[in-house]
Amino acid sequence: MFERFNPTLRWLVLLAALAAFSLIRSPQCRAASYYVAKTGSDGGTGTIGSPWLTIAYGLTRVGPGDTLFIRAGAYAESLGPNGIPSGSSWSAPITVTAYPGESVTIRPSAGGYIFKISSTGYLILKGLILDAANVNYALFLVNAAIAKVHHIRLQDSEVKNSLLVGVYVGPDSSFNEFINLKVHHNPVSHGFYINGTNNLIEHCDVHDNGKYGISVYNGYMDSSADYNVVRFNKIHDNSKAEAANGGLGLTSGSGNTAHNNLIWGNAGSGVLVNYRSIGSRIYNNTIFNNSGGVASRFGIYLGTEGGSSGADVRNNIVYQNADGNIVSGGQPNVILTNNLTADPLFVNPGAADFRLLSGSPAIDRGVTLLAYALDFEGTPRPLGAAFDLGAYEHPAGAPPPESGPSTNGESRAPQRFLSPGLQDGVNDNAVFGTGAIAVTIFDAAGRQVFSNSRSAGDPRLSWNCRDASGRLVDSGVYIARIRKADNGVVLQTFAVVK
Ligand SMILES: [Ca+2]
Repeated sequence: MFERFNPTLRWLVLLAALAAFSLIRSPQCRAASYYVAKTGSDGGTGTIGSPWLTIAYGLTRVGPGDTLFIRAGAYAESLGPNGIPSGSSWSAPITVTAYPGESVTIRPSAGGYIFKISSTGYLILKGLILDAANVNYALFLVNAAIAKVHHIRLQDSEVKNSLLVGVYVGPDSSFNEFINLKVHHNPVSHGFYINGTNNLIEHCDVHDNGKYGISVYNGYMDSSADYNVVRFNKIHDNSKAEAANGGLGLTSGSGNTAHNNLIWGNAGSGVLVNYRSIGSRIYNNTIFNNSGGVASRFGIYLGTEGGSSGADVRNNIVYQNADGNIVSGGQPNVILTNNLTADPLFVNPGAADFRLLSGSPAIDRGVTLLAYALDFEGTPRPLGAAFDLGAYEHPAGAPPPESGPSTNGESRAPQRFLSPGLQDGVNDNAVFGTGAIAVTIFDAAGRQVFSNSRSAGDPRLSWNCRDASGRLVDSGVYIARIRKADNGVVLQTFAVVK
């Protein structure tokens, strides 16, 4: 087809392609670093040798792809909503981070919040101590009238001492991520209060908050808090100020999911599923000794208020909760199987070690839930014959690792190190053995990045280090869960260097 174009048209097509390419590339290419320090000046240039003084000023000077490093110290600033910039995608976000190895505390002396963010997206806040001792909220995400707040990622940070809520996600604020946080000692209200949809809370330690550790609830009758995911968290010793709350509330939304969490020692209930909760999914959690307070101290409570229905509760350990382990108030259309309420033989529950001892009745008693196959520690399930119950998969019965080059009947790939960026034909792909019938790849944080399976007659399975959308993955460690023709499972670890 190209040869039929006249020369002028061909040049125009080429120029258009170049222009499109430069537009796509420009945000990533910028990727500048700027600095804020207590010794700085907002009249400076923002370099490491001439840092700015305030985070607020720094935020007005960065664009997509840029990183604003905050040097050590305590900053008495209340930030936003004006002057908080947006990135353009997760590939070109704006990153605000503590300088590596330095401790940065943001503690305003007054105001409503530490960060109030509206009409902003693709912003990463990282490595910060958000001390809200003098304000109502550490992080407050709420939509402006027209634009919406979305894709805010708070990670590797601490949130404490809020006068109301630690992390508040307003109605219709969506696709925000809260990763590896300590959210604690917010004494009056919730640690997290999630009013929006499609938000993620993972690898957080949520404890000693006044009401729920995590409350998924939208009180606005014209909208809901849907499809939020709460996974791999510790949620304990919450509901200090209002004993009828609990550890986790999944309420007023559809399809909210809690899986592979440890939930213990809260006053009130471990998990409360009620108040317009539709089809909540509760899988592979360990819910133990939620016994503080004076009443409503259930492991999991399935209520009927607001038309709640359809909770799906499987593969959980729910043990020694004061007023009952799994209690239904009559919620219709529930799925309630493969949960253990007898002694699961924890390693040391008094020290919050909820791994399983050999001989635990939780081992290999679960149903297969492939979409939720990583345990609390990131171990792909199943080890042994089947999924275990609770948040930890016990190594008993794990198949012995295969080693050496893959030959007929073996399943693993001979490659250990993958260097796809070079595209030199050497170690660009992991090529699995003829014994592999399905392969799922996880990153080190436990996120599934790739999955494929084959039927008889297909060539060998391989992985070209790309995710489901075809992008090369970042450098790092990846784990393959390989299913064999006999339905056994082996694991293999790859180091990817781009
Ligand atoms: Ca197992």
